[in-house]
Amino acid sequence: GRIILRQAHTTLETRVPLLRDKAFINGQWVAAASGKNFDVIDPASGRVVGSVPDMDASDTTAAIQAAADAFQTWKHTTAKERSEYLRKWYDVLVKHHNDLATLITAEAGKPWKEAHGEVSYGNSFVEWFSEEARRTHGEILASPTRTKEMILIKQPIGVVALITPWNFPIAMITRKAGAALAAGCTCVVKPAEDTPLTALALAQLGEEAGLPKGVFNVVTSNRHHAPEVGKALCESPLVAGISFTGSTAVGKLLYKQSSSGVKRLALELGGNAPFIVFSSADIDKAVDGAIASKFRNCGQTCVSANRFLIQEEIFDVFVEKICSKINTLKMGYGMDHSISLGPLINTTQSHKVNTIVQDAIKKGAKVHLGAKPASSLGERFYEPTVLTNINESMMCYKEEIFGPVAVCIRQTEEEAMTIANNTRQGLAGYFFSNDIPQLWRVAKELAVGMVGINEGMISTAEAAFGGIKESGIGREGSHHGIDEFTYTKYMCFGNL
Ligand code: TXE
Repeated sequence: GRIILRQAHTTLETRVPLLRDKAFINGQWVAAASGKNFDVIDPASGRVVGSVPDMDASDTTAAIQAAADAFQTWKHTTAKERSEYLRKWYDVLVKHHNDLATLITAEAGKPWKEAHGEVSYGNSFVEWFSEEARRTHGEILASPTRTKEMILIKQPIGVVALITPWNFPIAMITRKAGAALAAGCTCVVKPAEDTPLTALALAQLGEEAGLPKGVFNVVTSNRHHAPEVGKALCESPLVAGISFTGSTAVGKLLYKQSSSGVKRLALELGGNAPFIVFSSADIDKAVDGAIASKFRNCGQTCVSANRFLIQEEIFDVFVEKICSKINTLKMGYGMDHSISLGPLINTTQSHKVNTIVQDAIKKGAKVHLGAKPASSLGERFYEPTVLTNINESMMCYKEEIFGPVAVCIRQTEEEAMTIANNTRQGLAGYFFSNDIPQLWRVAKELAVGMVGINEGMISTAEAAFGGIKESGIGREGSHHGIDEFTYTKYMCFGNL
């Protein structure tokens, strides 16, 4: 590491490791063709952590070409060889666990404990896909005639573009790249402008692990260049597929841009998760699940509970308990190990959260906690907030909040399902209940891709992650994650 990160208001000094100031294309560390760089900011202190190339369409084209060239060799590697490459990458990532966690805290503001959790979670995809690589195979069909034999084989689709967000700087990349490389694809990663340093660290550790040149390329670009980089990736005839995690608006744009080439597309977009607590539930467990789901990463996760639907008999006690639990959470700078709430990623996000909260208050919401920026800590911090008296006209009812705001709605059992499914998103849903027939009924009825039943934390490499409706298409993790990057080829052998 080369710089010392000093966080204002604290005496903590942290050396930021694995810092790179170049992008990674074709196994080379390169500057932008324009020569321009942009700064990466620690959202807690507002200080500059590092500086990376501000690349545009011409650099992107070079990265696509490198990935296309590398594909000619990578596609011929055996599944076992790819598995071994991924395993080596995993081993190097594990060796640098602390460095990666520190880097995440530095550029994303994530509390230390959570940053460590993310490194384990992010690395687990590389390990998982190194194992699954060897279990990706086709089928021999039962032939209807004696003169023909028929088989299905799985082949890699080619070069894939991976466009990722800032809320999980490692995991959103490894969940895609692990699957893509296991399938035999090569990739061009466009990380979020807020967290490019972690992406470059992944490339550096991949290089150390001996990944062949051109299979994993990272193009960094600032916000104003993201549209042209995205367009170049979607429109290049050399790119076979796009996997994107981010906002619904950008997801829809990529869907359109890649349609003329009829590209393979996986979209993991925003959610509006209902979190239902029925009166039979264990309320303390439900409150713990609610805290984990809502306040992890300060509410900046796509599977975060967005609306708490609490059955009327237990509404007041739930609100009281969640408020007292929130009061035990400490907010501040991530390197302080006692912190569990960090800043929001940037001022755009902290303004968005405040706009949603103020809109609710104007339309009659009652404030139990927070509802204002935590300005004494810095402009990106927002106080954990609890609101009740919610109605359908409020932004917080319809939109993904992406902040530490618990919106609590009083409901009867009959109303719960209607309210839960009354949204254009359908990523995750949660409910707490001890009524056995209700468990199965509600789990089936929720119009979402993932359900947590008496559980607030559901993501794991073994499971298929993804949504329905405007929350996206495709699945990540599990063996389904690899299917996004392969096509099934049917071969018919005749004249036998
Ligand atoms: O997302 P963007 P933002 C939601 C969440 C959040 C909102 C806005 O509600 O408040 O989106 O966040 C790249 N072509 N989620 O503005 O813009 C961008 O550079 C190609 C949910 O950060 O979608 C970054 O790499 N790429 C979500 C990535 O898209 C473009 C996680 C995500 O940024 C582009 C993040 C373009 N035209 C936000 N414009 C989740 N599903 O977890 C931007 N990008």
